[in-house]
Amino acid sequence: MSDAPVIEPRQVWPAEFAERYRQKGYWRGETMGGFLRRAATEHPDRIAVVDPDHRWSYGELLARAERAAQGYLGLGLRQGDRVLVQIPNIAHFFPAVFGLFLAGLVPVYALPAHRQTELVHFARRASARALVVADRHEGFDYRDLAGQVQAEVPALAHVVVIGDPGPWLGFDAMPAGDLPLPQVDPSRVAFLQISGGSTGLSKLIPRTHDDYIYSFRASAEICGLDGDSVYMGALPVAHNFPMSSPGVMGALYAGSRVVMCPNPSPDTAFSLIAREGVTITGVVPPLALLWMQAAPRTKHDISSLQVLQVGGAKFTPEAAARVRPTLGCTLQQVFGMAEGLVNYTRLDDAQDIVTGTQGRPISPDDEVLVLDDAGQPVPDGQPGHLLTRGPYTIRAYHDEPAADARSFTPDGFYRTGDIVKRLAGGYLVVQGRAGDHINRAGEKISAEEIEDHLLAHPAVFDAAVVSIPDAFLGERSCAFIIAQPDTSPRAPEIKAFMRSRGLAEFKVPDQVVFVPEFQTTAVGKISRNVLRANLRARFLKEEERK
Ligand code: AMP
Ligand code: DBH
Repeated sequence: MSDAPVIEPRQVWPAEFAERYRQKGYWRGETMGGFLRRAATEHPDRIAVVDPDHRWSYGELLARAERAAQGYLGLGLRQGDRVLVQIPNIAHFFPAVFGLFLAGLVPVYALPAHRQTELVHFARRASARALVVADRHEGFDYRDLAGQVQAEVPALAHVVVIGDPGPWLGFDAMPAGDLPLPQVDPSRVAFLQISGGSTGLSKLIPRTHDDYIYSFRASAEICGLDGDSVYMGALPVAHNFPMSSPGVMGALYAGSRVVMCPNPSPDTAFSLIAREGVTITGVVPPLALLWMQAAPRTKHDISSLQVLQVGGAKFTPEAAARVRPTLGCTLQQVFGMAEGLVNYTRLDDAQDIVTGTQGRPISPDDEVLVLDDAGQPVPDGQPGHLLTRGPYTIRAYHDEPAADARSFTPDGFYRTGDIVKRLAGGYLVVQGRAGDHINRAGEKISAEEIEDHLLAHPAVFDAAVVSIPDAFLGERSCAFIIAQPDTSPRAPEIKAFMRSRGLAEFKVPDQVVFVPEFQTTAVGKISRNVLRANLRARFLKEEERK
């Protein structure tokens, strides 16, 4: 495994596209480290980042990031090296990550929910040389996890820990060198983001400085962020939505204040909204439901909140209509993907657009196609497959030639896998997914990845994982299992087995149903997609009868 060739992340648009995106002023040659430098020069004393224990100005944030950059170089990491980061919503997220940018290093963003199996996969795929984690968060010890990951991936030469380092190197104890920080090319890959993984394991998404900065600069404008705005990171900010739509990066770009919320429970979130005067934040639909339920009884004054963004999964029009009456703020629907394209309802859109659509694209140069199964455009108002290309949508994944061949057309459109309707004005309504993944409260789960783990259980003969509509989660996961002859596994045992596989908790099936057979048709061989669809349909029919 360690002999595998190291593949440098790259992302290339055809020259005529790159030229157009520059000429139109989308790509301005700024870098992630560069924009923080500019902000720290323009308003050094303004507060940039707050968490329950820290409050740093832009000047202080830059100084901390520069020290971290020196530290990384002092460890022997060199420009272009990949560094896996797993940091929850704490202020230190920013010096850790901007330190990497300033040193020309390439963060690979794992989510706090990821466990050994996922981290090992990311580290190998990215050929990462170091891992940066926080000590503990919300009752989980990330130092132990780091040890398990490093044991499997010895190429991870360094483990750096924010907080109490335990057996590892402390973030503040990195050797401070005085190497010159490198020049960073804005057209190069800045970081690797994680895809939801529609088939198999999550893929790595290479985003350049130029394209990503465009996406969050334009998003910050659409959301009206400025020096008076206070953006709260409620979802884990390593995720693309709270990172860039406009997220913490858009907020810092606009000179706003970022508040890091350690967990999005109504009590924690509302108390921070009240304390910091938060004006805008983003959540997934189930959290929006919880917040709307809790708001009438809260003791916290959340009247500073002007905009609640909801995205990551479909928000029903009925729930959308309740946002203003319960929370007293404007709803903004956000439909995006880490691969690029992001859609917003605009803050001055009519109420029926805001409640009934998932918004329209950021850029006039976002090209959107809605096609039938045969690849022909459908008329507006008809559902079809969403394909897109544009100034911040990738043309390829990192080192995934087979997935690229499936996911991109020869002329560079990304096949999102989403089924949408386009309305007048370019607004999109998400109808569902073409593929087999489960969107569980905004967390995307690949059926195939879960089935592979289930098949590793000795009592499992075959398994099919499907999404089932769920009033709270939007979708939940259900595993249909055919047991091996002469075995009788039980659901709790299967779930415990899945937990033992070192997977993120959200991937453990919500429901396990044993069936004697999958009732494939007499024709014999049947695609997994059709099989899953049949199982889902039969299950829902039986539920209805109950
Ligand atoms: P990912 O590839 O993990 O970044 O997830 C992106 C996917 O999440 C999209 O392709 C959609 O399937 C789904 N998604 C994101 N936002 C919304 C939304 N507002 N409504 C419905 N689906 C959404
Ligand atoms: O679900 C997503 O991935 C998502 C949702 C809203 C996203 O990446 C985004 C906005 O940027």
